[in-house]
Amino acid sequence: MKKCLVAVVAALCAGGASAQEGTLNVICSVQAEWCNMIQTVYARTTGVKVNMSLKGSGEALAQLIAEKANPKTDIWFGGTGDPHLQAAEQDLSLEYKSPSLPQLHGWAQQQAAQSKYKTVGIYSGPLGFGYNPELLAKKKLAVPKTWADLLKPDYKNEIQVANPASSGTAYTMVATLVQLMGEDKAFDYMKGLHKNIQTYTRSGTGPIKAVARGETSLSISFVHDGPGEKMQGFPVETITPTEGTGAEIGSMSIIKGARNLEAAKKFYEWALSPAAQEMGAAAKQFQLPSNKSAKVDPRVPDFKKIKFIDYDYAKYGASAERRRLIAKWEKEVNSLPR
Ligand code: S7P
Repeated sequence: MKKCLVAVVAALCAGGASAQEGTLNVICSVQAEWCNMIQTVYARTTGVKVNMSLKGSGEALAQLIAEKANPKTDIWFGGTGDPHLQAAEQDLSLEYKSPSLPQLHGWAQQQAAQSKYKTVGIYSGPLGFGYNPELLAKKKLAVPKTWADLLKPDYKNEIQVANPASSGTAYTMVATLVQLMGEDKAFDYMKGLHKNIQTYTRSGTGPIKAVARGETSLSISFVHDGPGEKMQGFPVETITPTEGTGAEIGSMSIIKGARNLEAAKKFYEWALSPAAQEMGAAAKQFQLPSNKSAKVDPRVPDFKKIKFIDYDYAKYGASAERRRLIAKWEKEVNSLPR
């Protein structure tokens, strides 16, 4: 981490970061190592004091709703795209059309356009399964290759996934299944899956960490969260289901009523630059960066090898649809005995 930090600070300084001062209040919804790196590097290269609060996407949205009358946050960095779209719809975020937009991949620009420029894509990552090969071998269980495989009775109590009411990752799973199977079949599927669930965690990154640490054999997770655990020496692998899967568009939004608006805009521009986006991999996080010129680490999942559904981000990012699907999941799935 120290070595990476020195390299990243040097690269950013060489890029001509100008001296500026002030304070910036950031909610950061990627994992701690990346958030901490951003906080340190941005403060060192600009002189801005960065107050950083780490929250998963679902929790971040809840905080912004609670703060609406008196916002304490200037910018929300990272987290699944759906809650950013809901923040836009609920007038919690500010319209800002970055001059850097043409440098971004189409999916990131589309995220901006469909929110009327109140959010923007900063990375993307596919949903799939995490597994602990040692634990599976010990229990003589096969690696699941399909969504259908996860329903096998062999996997009873072996799977962790987050709760969609608190986690953007788990909501991405619900929306993916609904789009892949149709709503009725997807809910039947989730009722079947429920029988095999060991725990519904609060945060979306919890399940793959539990897999890595041998607390459970399988997780439904973003597959870009696997290599970072593996680099720490844990036995964890990932796979994407052959029927098809969804992907998140990790996003960034400036908060309406931000007390440090100019500082927020400068940070936003910095966060869209290739050098800043390459910090994700330096912090052992392997989402695909949205800036087309950012270097792509070889551990980033190869999107060309994954079968994706045509995810309707506008429909499933709408507050009413999210509320409806989560309420239905609570009533029809989570209330069932296991
Ligand atoms: O690696 C971080 C990541 O998987 O976590 C983000 C997000 O905070 C997950 O939030 P939930 O706890 O609400 O699921 C993802 O955007 C990101 O890729």
